[in-house]
Amino acid sequence: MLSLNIRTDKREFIYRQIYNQLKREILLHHFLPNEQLPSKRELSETLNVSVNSVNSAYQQLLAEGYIYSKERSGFFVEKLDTISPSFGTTHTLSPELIEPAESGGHLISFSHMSADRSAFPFDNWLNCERKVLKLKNSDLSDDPTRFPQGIYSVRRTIARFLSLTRGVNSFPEQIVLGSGTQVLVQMLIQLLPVSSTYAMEDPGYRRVYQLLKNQKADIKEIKLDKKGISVNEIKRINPNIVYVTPSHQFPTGIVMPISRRIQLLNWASEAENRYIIEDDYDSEFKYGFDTIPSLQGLDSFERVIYIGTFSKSILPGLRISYMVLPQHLVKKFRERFGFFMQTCNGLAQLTLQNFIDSGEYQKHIKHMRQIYSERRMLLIEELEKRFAGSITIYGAKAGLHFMATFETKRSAEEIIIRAKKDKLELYSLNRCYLSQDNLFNKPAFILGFANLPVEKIGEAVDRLYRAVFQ
Ligand code: 76U
Repeated sequence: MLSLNIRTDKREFIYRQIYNQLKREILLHHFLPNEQLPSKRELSETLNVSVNSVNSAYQQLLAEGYIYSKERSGFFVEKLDTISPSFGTTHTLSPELIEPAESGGHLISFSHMSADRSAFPFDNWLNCERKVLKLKNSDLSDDPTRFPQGIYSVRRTIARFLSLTRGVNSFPEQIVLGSGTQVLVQMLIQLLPVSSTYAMEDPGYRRVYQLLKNQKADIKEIKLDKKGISVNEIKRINPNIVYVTPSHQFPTGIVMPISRRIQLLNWASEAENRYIIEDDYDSEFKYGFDTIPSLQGLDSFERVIYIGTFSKSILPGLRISYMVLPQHLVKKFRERFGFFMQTCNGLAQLTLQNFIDSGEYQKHIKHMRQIYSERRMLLIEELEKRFAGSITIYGAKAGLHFMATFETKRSAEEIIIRAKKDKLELYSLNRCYLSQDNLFNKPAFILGFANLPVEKIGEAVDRLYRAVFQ
């Protein structure tokens, strides 16, 4: 007689208990293949439960294929292969997969990877979102396969504001939205000539470098000089695609002057298969000088792919970035990625559109420019005072970080370990070197100030000093 342990005091439904126990018995091969199960009535009497409960359990087992039924004969156990021997053991996570708990212990941060959320106008953002929801915009419910490049009206807004603020020439048709620069680059490389040779600034944006490496792209590292990526080096190494951050070189902070921009564009126009990928990740933030128009705006040969993001100007967690493709690459995109569904959340796209169209975005940028500019100035003042002659600061008055080197015998790694102990989050330039022949023979750091409130600057600099010298 089949004996199951059914408890009426348990929160689990009776039928679930029957189902679970029978399933386990079947998987453990405690039944013979094709063995007949007790009839519903029989089992209900044995277990002292309703026929309905037994019926529901049998129906579920039937639906999942553990048992089969024969008309007027009853229910039989399906013949199943033996499942792996670990069945029935508890489900444990392999120790090397356990993710470290969020430290949260960094009371002070020099991270360059965030934006200041304390000054973000969340209420205004929420109002924009509310407006979008109230209008029950049809783009939210429409078939998302209709817009692989992103919602059209959102792209129209972005095209308009890029033209105004960055001198980027584009039709909405040329814009592709994506949930991050890496997502966009991953698509882009499939549109560019196969067997291309890529070149990147060194030090530079490793996350894209690694991506290209993973894709087995042929990739070369190019040194920088005072004006940014060296065009002489480009000519010597002879890549056909160059990835640059001209507006605020990452991480050194060099702003590429117009002379170098023209050289770079001329280089690109000299052969059919040459392209420049312009990563304009934080160009909204220039302090004391106007933003230099983009390379894309100067390009009349359709050689520049412009990439931008709202990660620095709004919040990194928004995950909305975009690229502006030359028209011949839009055609390719549609052939290649017409099937691909947009990766940016539709509600976030429409909220962003509203945020820009209502003027809130420009207001926010203006406000943040003031905050960041002051913070940057105070931080540099404090660093120069504290470190006297033993610090060199690099980078234009721009962005949300600058670079600093220190005269010390300590290595960058050592300094970071000490900083961590002192609850100071700090990133060295080592994360940005692509090749081994380093530009700086001293420890160099990326000092981000987006998450460093003015009142904590003094303490941050003290902790940094201790990590470097004491
Ligand atoms: C982004 C550069 C050079 C783009 C960046 C960043 O995906 O659009 C830096 C590090 O938010 P996304 O990427 C923006 N181009 O530096 C932003 N920086 C990264 C995220 F904070 C990390 O790993 O050192």
